[in-house]
Amino acid sequence: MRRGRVALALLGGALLLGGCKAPTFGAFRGATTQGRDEFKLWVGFVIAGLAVAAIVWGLIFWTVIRHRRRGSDAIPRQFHENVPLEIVYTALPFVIVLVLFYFTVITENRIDAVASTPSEVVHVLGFRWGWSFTYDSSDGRSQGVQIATAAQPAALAQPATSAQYPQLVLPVGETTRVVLTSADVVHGFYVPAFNFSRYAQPGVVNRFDFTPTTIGVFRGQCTQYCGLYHSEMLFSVKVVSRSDFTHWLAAQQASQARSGSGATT
Ligand SMILES: [Cu+2]
Repeated sequence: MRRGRVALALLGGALLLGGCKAPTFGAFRGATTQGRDEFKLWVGFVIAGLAVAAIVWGLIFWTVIRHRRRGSDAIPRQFHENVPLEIVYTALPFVIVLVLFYFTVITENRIDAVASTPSEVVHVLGFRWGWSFTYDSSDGRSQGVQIATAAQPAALAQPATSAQYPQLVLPVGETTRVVLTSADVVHGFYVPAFNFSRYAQPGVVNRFDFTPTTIGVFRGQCTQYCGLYHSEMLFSVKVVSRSDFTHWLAAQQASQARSGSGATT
């Protein structure tokens, strides 16, 4: 008992001292405010699951050891029911499910909430086999910037962050609205580091917000099998500072004004 408590205290202390080294249980910490909310929900679910597992495994091992056969063949005390125990093990899972459901609804509402005035608006179009990102012009006059890939991928099996694939550029600390749809079949718009995935469906427009918290380049991919080059439907998301973003957007606008159409990367 004592040794167990010491081990638990050591584990807790290690987690506290480790600070950001706390386990992620296989998920990303989330590079957006929405992704962080999702991560917190995930950790809550895993801890709840581990607590239930500890009780179940503890009771199994306790029963196996405490009531193991010891010499005599005497049949132990027999009983059929234990009403208080049955009420507890019926009510407790129900309460656990209610609590998990409550936090899921709260978190999903926060993730799905869209800002009334996002800083930027990007139209994301999934198509066989690529993505295009079209930025609304903020002043309402100039032409929106479009980033797209060729429909036939040139380079197979490159990393998602390779220049062969289109890149969605977002300003850090600001909310960008993504307006997502598909030109042909169902695709999945998935950014693992954001803990976020959503269908790109033909005829349906999905709107959601990203508020990136971390500067960096993150990989993205299609998660719905959509045909021959599904595995080539890669892209990356680059999160930059506001000034870098403004410069990038202006450069894109200038080069597209020169070529007279959307740039193809
Ligand atoms: Cu696809």
